[in-house]
Amino acid sequence: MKRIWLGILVLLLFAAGGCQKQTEKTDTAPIVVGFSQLGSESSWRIANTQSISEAAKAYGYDLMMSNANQKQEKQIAAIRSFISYRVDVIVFSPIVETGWDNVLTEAKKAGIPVILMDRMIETDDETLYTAFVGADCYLEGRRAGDYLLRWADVQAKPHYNIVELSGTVDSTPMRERQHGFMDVIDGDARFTVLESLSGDFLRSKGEECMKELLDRYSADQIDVIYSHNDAMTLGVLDVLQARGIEPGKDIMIISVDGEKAAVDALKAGKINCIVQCTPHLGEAVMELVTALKQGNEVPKISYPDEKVFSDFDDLTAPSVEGF
Ligand code: GZL
Repeated sequence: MKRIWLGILVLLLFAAGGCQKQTEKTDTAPIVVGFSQLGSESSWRIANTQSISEAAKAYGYDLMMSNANQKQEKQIAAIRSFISYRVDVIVFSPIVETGWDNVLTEAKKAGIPVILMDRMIETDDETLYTAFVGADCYLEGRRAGDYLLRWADVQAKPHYNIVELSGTVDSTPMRERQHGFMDVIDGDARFTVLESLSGDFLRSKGEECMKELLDRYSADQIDVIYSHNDAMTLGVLDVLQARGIEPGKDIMIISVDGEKAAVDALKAGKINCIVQCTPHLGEAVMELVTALKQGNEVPKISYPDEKVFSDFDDLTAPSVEGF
């Protein structure tokens, strides 16, 4: 019952556009986690939000969640609200890597630890965040490149043209998935990257990018599509199939995430490889929160285990499943 009243108080404080400074916390007060989620742009993000919410509930922590709808300024405002409310821990997924030093300096001065979840920040001051938990996107990019090399060796053609659909510009997954992929193919004369367009991790923009590319290149000029997330890839499939182009056969497709609709398309032969990126970070985040509140050391960087699913695998295996 007490928690319900605290929840109502939290909502009233937020509704009033601000938060009262809390008096000193009692040891029995529930831990309050301020969580700034960057948006709802993909199934990955929806699953990620659910994971954080469910884990907070399971741990008995009060979650103050704010959805920034893809706006960095809304994330910054939310973090400032968490500071004024004096939450115990701030968790956020930075939509882009830059522009966080000022607000995170305010959190540091307030003595509130910050956990980066899913995406990293670019800063000269590593003390502005206590821990990062999320994918190693550089490794994901390398895994996409490794699949391409293996596939190209089997095709045994002398040359391949690649187009890339990248995620949100200056976000960690966009930068690192591109970096890892390009490092693998760098120096291999068989590969030419014709173009890289940003689809912002959105299905609708993935469609737009594919239409734009097919305005510039004929289908037989494109051998490979490397798409930074399944949402954009599903948009690509819609466009290709509408034009009678067989995805996974006429054009090889590598995607990232592993949402159910994409894994189903993989099993149907429409996608050739999916580099898994798990959205299920809630448990790991709340483990870090618990350790911090107990005064324990925490690892600066934590990566989840992730897999690669491809047409080189037995796709009927139960382990090949989407989120
Ligand atoms: C990955 C995450 C990315 C997903 C996209 O770490 O930040 O953002 O790959 C999501 O689906 O939009």
